[in-house]
Amino acid sequence: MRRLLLPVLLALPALPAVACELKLEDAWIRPAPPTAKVVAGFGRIVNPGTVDAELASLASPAFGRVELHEMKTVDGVMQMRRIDRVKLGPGESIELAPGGNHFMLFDPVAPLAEGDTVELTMTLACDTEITASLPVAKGPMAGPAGTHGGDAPHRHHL
Ligand SMILES: [Cu+2]
Repeated sequence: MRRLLLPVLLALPALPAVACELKLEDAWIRPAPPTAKVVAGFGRIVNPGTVDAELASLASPAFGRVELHEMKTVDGVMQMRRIDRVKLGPGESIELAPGGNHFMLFDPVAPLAEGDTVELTMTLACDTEITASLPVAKGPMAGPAGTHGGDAPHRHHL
């Protein structure tokens, strides 16, 4: 009987040594005219883990290129600049909202309409990929008490 215990114990700690993760909350993409070459997306990037997590790159099958931008006032003029990397400690988050930080999605593969859903993949420096579904909508999908609905980010393990 005792021999049965060992395999069970060994199977439990199956987590990878590096468990960095980020999640995307209340994310949405602003509707734009069908001819738009650039679209903006918003939401909140949160580090729910216990170790630092660094966002290394963004990609979406619906766009040619995705960047993270920040708004900065330079000589009294609002400008947007690309943020190359974002590092979040455990529990930290970065807010993306109109007028501030945002996802900049370039060269849509096809015109997007309100109600569409776009997949966005965040690749972390620790080689983890997190893919979230973003609705094309006029704002965050605000349900009662901010429900997460059915579009909670799901992870792909490499
Ligand atoms: Cu921008």
